[in-house]
Amino acid sequence: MKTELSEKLFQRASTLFPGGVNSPVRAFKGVGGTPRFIARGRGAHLIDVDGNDLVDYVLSWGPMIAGHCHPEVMREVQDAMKDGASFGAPSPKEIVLGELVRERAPWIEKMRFCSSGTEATTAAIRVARGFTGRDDLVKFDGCYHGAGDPLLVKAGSGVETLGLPDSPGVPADVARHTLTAPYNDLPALERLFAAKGRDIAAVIIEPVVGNMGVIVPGPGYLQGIHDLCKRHGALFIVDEVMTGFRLGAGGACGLYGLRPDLVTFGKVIGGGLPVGAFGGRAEVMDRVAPAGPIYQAGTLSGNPMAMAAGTATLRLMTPAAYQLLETRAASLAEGLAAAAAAAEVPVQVNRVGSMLTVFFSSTPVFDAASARQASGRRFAAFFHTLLLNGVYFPPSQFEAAFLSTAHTEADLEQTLRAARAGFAAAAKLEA
Ligand code: KE4
Repeated sequence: MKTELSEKLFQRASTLFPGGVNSPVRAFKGVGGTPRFIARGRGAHLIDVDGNDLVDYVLSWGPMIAGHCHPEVMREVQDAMKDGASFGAPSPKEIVLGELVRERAPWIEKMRFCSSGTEATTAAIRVARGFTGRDDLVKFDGCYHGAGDPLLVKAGSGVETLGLPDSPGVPADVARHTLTAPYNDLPALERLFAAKGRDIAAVIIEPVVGNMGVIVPGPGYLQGIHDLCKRHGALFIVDEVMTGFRLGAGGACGLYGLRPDLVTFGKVIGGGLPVGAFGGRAEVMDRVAPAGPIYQAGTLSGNPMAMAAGTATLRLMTPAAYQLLETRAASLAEGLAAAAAAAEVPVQVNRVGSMLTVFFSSTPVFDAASARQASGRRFAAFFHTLLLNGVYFPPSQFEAAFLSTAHTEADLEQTLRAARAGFAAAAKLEA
């Protein structure tokens, strides 16, 4: 596989950007080697600058659920562009997307668009603190909610991949208000509330974790958190940046019957253009400026082109589309587990809907500690063997692989052929 141009571009990029990238997870630090520079995407495929054709399971870390360059998304964005990229004034397009969101997730009584998942989660936390008058926040070890100061405490995703315990630059005075508990451990959260309940403004969670790799909530766990929040006067924030509109029209809240106080969105809601959103109970959201005193703002919030991309993408996600994703992802997960068993490599394949992770672990993975037991060396060998065979998995054991409606049976067959070689390569390494 030729990689000369990617290597040259990475050298140039490294003179411009820290680590040669504009977001750490792209740097291949978790697997080694040179990140591929992408020339274009088409459907479920990426073509890199050296002309290598790759079946894409990163999908821009989730947004491209309908595949790259879907004709209907392209048409809507191009039409929007013809009317103007941004006005800094209300436009009908934000109402159209907002009504689509509320139609799919009626528990979002009011919302605010912004331009990233990080903006959405940091805003939701500020709203919860302003609404309750309390300062403490609870997050879960290994969950990632974006790169906002209050959230870079025991975070997952790139922070976990780089083995950064937290992040320098977050003032101790800020970090001390972020309390953490293990995921899937309700008694640990009960103890936290017993000790600090009066100070806790909110609990924020990835309902299905994607940023430790995929970790599935235990039965009743999420509802148990909401009940604890209600009992102690804290708000329940469900971070659906990754799961929203991916796990179904109603996301994880729809799947698990959750009715949180606030929800955050990103990724799919923008169809590949920069969109984040936070919303929920009107009583809470009406405290956001200019309706109320809690301030949040953004120059490009509700950007017409981004609204057009998000609207076109959500419209493509019909019940039949979600059923196709479920069928294809289930088939892929079963095939991966079978291929690993045939190679006598112990793995855990964790999947919910169209997001999955192959953990190189002989024991179940249900929280950050068990995820960290997985073999990064074996994952790296698996990742690079897939890449050499034209299959692009996320370059970290602590990330989720995603499917799109553009992934074909032929793509899955190619993926499983590559996976058989990948597990054979992993089998040669000590766990
Ligand atoms: P952004 O600010 O990257 O749009 O969203 C932050 C965020 C918030 N909440 C959840 C559950 C998320 O998964 C994310 C972002 N996810 C990572 C991938 N695991 C984005 C990729 C990156 O950091 O480049």
